[in-house]
Amino acid sequence: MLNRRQMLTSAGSAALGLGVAAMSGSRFTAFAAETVKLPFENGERELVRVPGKRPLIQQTARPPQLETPFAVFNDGVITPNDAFFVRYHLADIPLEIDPDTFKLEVKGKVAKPLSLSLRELKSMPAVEIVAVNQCSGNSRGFVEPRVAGGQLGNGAMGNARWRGVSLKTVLDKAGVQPGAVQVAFAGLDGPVSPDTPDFTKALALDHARDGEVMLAYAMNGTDLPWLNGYPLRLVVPGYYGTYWVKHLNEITVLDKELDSFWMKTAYRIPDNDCACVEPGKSPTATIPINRFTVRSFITNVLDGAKVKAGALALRGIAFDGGSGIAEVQVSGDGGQTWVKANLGQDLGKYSFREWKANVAVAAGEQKLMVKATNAKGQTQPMQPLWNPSGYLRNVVETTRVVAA
Ligand SMILES: Nc1nc2c(c(=O)[nH]1)N[C@H]1C(S)=C(S)[C@@H](COP(=O)(O)O)O[C@H]1N2
Ligand SMILES: [Mo]
Repeated sequence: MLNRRQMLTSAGSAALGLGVAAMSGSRFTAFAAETVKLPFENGERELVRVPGKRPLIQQTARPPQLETPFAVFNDGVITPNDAFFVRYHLADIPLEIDPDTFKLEVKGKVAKPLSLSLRELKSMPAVEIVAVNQCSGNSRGFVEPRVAGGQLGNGAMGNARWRGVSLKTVLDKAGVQPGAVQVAFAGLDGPVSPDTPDFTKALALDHARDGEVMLAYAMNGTDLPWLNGYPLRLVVPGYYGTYWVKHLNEITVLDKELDSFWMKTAYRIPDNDCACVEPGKSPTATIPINRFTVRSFITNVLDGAKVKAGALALRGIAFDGGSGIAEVQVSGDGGQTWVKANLGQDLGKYSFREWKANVAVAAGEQKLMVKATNAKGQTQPMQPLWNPSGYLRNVVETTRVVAA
């Protein structure tokens, strides 16, 4: 009989692309490399090394929650697999998956329930899309007044080229029956305690069948990294990461809305135009979180940097929930004057969009700012909007520099 470690070596190493030395027994071991400080109070975090990843910022060890160091976003518009952030809710994450016996079940209100192997999925017509995955709680550590939840910097996001099968293709094969309203998704991870609700999410049937929602088996040209959902995950372009169910093995077509904690209680935003409330107040009505707000970041100059006064070359990224970035403007004087940035290569409306601009920076303490507008005319607020969960943060970012 194989012991657990051997199971990991035989099944896991294929996906991890390297040894399993750091995986021991049922424990997922992280080695601390050094400490970093995210720029808010209590922002000290360990940089840790886990299998398949370069050193990442640890938010929690169990379940693994790892944030991408922000400097990575200046290296390129695609986030490398080994730098891509990791977020789990439940500590019982799968540590052994046999790609030869793995099955995706498709059931519920369908004419023909399916049980699909990876080989069958890979033999269906493939689709590719470049899309940002961003956690709803990205940047929560900056929210003031502060709110409960993971105190993340800006690194709980990443942009990758996903390859897989359109969810529509699979649903059509199963034959969705009349009366269906939602499609629910569950993965191989589970709670450690029976009192913790399993992680299940749902999309409206029309959204699930839009042809863009994807069952991805590859990311940036290789198998999905283990911690990003090997061997199969849902990709919901433009939508917050909470819907991007990892280790996806169960799709259920429903004739009523999914009544799960993760849809009905968690991951909800105020049901009003700004999805915001007065700090400290509770919203009167809420809806499930959905599309990303518009965001943009300077990536080549970090907060607190010393720069040369005069012309300063800035570059960065911008993205939104799927209408595409139409314009990026930058300011070298705290928002008094703005110049238009040049947009880089267009990898699709769900991707990070690179931008470059030169701003004039006078000597002294200055505030650099960047503001994006999408194709629908939606932009970023100059003052942060607040909601009790610290979601949707998209205030115009400020990078303080000293120019001399
Ligand atoms: N099975 C499973 N899928 C999941 C989660 C989870 O806890 N379990 N978390 C979701 C959340 S909230 C986010 S932000 C994304 C993060 O994706 P990543 O870990 O690949 O970066 O996974 C989503 N999919
Ligand atoms: Mo998330």
